Amino acid sequence: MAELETLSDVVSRGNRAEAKKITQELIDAGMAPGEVLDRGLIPGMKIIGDKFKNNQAFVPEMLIAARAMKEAMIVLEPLLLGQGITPKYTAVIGTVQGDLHDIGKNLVALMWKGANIGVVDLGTNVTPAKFIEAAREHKAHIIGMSALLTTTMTIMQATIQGIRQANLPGLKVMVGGAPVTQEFADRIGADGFAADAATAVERALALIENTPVQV
Ligand code: B1M
Repeated sequence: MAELETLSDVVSRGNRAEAKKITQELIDAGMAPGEVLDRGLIPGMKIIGDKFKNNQAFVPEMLIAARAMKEAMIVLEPLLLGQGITPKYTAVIGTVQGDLHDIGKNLVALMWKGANIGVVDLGTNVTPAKFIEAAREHKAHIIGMSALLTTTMTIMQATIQGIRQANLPGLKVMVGGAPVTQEFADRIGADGFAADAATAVERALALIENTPVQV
């Protein structure tokens, strides 16, 4: 659809006003919020990422594209969220230490909230100790870690080792982010992996519901 391509284009160029306007127009025209996200906004971030890789764009351009995506998410967020029922489970989520990318992590947090999972979002650059402390404090059922850099993926392993030593029985760990794979997740001892935010909901619920947490 032409409008979705236009949306990807304006996001990649960092045009916040147009990104928000077209998102609203697509919703008003009856398009599902998930479709606007998956086929309009996320491809826009891929365009700017590919340009960066080819030295056709630089960090400031990536930053303004990210702001345009966030602006458009103002329209989608309430539509993707649930109807305010008390959450049955609690998740702690964050982007790992050394990593400042938060768009994918925010999407996973949003989809989890939409699936009635209470989310404690620790933000970006989260140390292993902070993940563990928050999981204990909030009696979390699951920790979600996001990493976008090949250099920060390795922090996930250190965090998992810390979690396993912290005696938090039943606590599940899910990892994700563009460079993360199922094979990597298995290698570092994560309980689950999801390639996208929608799958992260299914996987998290399956993990949590199969093993009740003991706190
Ligand atoms: Co950066 N960056 N960046 N960047 N950036 C990438 C990741 C990069 C691939 C670009 C490229 O080279 N093509 C590259 C990494 C290369 C590598 O490691 N191999 C890169 C680089 C190099 C860098 C810097 C080092 C650049 C520099 O300074 N020289 C620097 C690092 C800063 C740091 O973190 N310490 C940097 C900085 C930035 C900005 C700050 C400018 C900005 C981030 C703004 C922000 O997030 N607030 C930025 C951006 C925007 C990108 C790209 C263009 C877009 C990322 C994004 O938001 N994607 C990115 C290129 C790309 O990805 N194609 C790039 C959209 C988002 C919806 O997808 O995050 O993958 P994603 O999330 C998906 C799934 O992965 C999954 O679900 C989400 C939705 O489907 N998922 C999970 C994510 N987390 C999950 C957790 C789960 C489950 C699923 O369970 C818990």
